Amino acid sequence: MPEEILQNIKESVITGNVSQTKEFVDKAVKSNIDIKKIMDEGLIAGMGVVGIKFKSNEFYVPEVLIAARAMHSGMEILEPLIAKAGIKPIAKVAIGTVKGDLHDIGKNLVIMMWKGAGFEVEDLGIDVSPDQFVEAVKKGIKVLGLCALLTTTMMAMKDVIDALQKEGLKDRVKVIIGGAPITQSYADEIGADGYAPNAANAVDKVKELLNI
Ligand code: B1M
Repeated sequence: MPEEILQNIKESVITGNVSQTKEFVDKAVKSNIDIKKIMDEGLIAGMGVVGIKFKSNEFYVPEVLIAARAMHSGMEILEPLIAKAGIKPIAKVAIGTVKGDLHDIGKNLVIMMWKGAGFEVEDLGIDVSPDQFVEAVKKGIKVLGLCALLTTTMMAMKDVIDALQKEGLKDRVKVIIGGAPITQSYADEIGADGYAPNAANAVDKVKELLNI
C-alpha cells in the first residue's frame, strides 16, 4: 500500500519521529516506490505541513528542528539512491550569515526548510565576507540568502549586494535577506530581491522569485 507508507512518512516527519521516519522510508524503498515520490509525497510533504504550522504559530522553533532532524534521517537513506537515479534538485541555493555576525540558529532553520522543500542548499556558514558570497554566485547558484541578527551587522548585507553589482553578478542571482532586525523596507533600501520574516516564508519567497 504505497499511499499508506507515504502518509506514514509524512506523519513521522511532522511528529519528528526519527526511528519511524527511517523505518517507513526504508519500507518505501523496499516496496519499490519511486524515490521522487518518497521525497515529494513523504518527506517534503511532511516538512510542508511543518512550515504551515510554524507560520500559524502552532509549531515553534524546537518542533521545526525536531521535524527537520527526522526529515534528514530519511534523506540520508535516499541520498545514495537519488545520486544513482540522477534526480535533480529544484534549484541550487546558498546561504550565509554576514560578516561580523556569528548567529546561526535562524540560518540553520532556513536551510532545513529549503532542503525540506527540495532545494540543494550550500551552507556558507557564519561571518561570511562579500567575496565569499560572490564566489558562491560565480558557481551558478540561483538564490543567495543573507542572514543578520545584529543591527551593527545588517549593514554588511548592503556590502554583499554592492560587491555583486561591482562584479556584474547582481542580475544572475536573487538575493533574499532575513534575520531579527531585518524588514521589507530595509530590503527595498539596499536593493535585495526579497525579504522573509521567518524560515517558512523563506521557502515561499524563493519559489516566488524563481516562479516555481
Ligand atoms: Co546574540 N544577540 N549576541 N547571541 N542573541 C541577539 C540577536 C540580541 C537581540 C540579544 C539582546 O540583546 N536582546 C542582541 C542584538 C541586539 C541588536 O543588535 N539590536 C545580541 C547581541 C548584542 C549579541 C552579542 C553582541 C553579545 C555580546 O557579545 N555582547 C554577540 C554578538 C556575536 C556576533 O555575532 N558577533 C552575541 C552572541 C550570541 C551567542 C553566540 C551567545 C548566541 C548565538 C548562538 C548561535 O547562533 N549559534 C546568541 C543568541 C542565541 C541570541 C538570541 C538570544 C537568540 C537568537 C536566535 O537564535 N533566535 C538573540 C535574542 C533574541 O532574538 N531573542 C540575540 C532564534 C532564531 C530562530 O531566530 O535568528 O531571528 P532568528 O531567525 C528567525 C527569523 O529572523 C528568520 O527565520 C527565523 C525563524 O524562522 N530568519 C530568516 C533568519 N534568517 C533568515 C534568513 C532569511 C529569511 C528569514 O532569508 C535568507
